[in-house]
Amino acid sequence: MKKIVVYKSLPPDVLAYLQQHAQVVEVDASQHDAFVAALRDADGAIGASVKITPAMIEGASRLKALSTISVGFDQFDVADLTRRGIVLAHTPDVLTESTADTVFALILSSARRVVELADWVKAGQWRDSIGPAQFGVDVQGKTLGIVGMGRIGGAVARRAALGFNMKVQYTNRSANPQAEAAYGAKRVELAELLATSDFVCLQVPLTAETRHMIGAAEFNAMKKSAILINASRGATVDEPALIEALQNGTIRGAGLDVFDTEPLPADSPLLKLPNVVALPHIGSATHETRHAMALNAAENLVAALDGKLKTNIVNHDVLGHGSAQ
Ligand code: 8YV
Repeated sequence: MKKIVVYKSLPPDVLAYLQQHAQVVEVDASQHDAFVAALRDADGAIGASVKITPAMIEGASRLKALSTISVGFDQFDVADLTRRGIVLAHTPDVLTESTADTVFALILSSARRVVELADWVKAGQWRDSIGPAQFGVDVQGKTLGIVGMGRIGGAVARRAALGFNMKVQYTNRSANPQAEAAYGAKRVELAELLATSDFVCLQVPLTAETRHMIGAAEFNAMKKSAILINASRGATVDEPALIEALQNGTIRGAGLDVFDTEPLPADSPLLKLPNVVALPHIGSATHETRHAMALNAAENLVAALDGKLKTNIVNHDVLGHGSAQ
């Protein structure tokens, strides 16, 4: 019988589904040596939020498939997996709408200072009618610049254009004619997007090309009234440069769901800035969506181990390779 290693807790029905198809071993990924030992004779593994390096699977001669409960796959060395003939599956579609909702929660809460002012009320500071000191800025009718117009970027564009009458512009390696036709989105160069957007929203995967793509130069190119929104990966932003830009008023504020280090250290300067909304990477974190992601990842893994997976494959060219390593 095939062996599957589970390294993130799964809903009971999803665990039962896997147990119908394989011997399932649940591990605590924080126990590194035990995790590596469990992988050594595994045929497949499923989990998320844990870096899996080539060294960790060097001895895993039976490993045929890895299934991440996420759309992002920066926790893996994809080229190494492909060389080893190991399929990497992810969950791109089931989380798109919930993650786009989180992005818009960040846009609205940072523009209208929701978190800051809710805390102000809770602290008993609301003693008179509010005034300019409590004013935020409009979202409706403003310009949203989306860096990376993929699935989530497109869902954010729909909310912006159809829900908030925003002007949408975007950068992307390729054009997105569907977003241009449906939401009036305009493809521009990054320099133009930075100079003209009221909200700059990062929706790119973390790769060698996108690492620190937004740094001091990019913040200086943005409008002083602009707000940075990041629900992609923390490392797409040079975080020290962001802190300085926020402290110096180079940009108005930031709505952040992801950080260089997660969990964000309690002594991070970001947590001392009133113009920052910081969320604990809740992008896809609803009961409904996380269940759908776990089930999707489990089905991906079973299909991959049966040699039948056709969708949700990160490294398609692995299918042209021979058997697993
Ligand atoms: C999850 C995510 O936070 O899908 C992703 O890439 O970052 C989120 O959906 C995480 O990966 C755990 O599932």
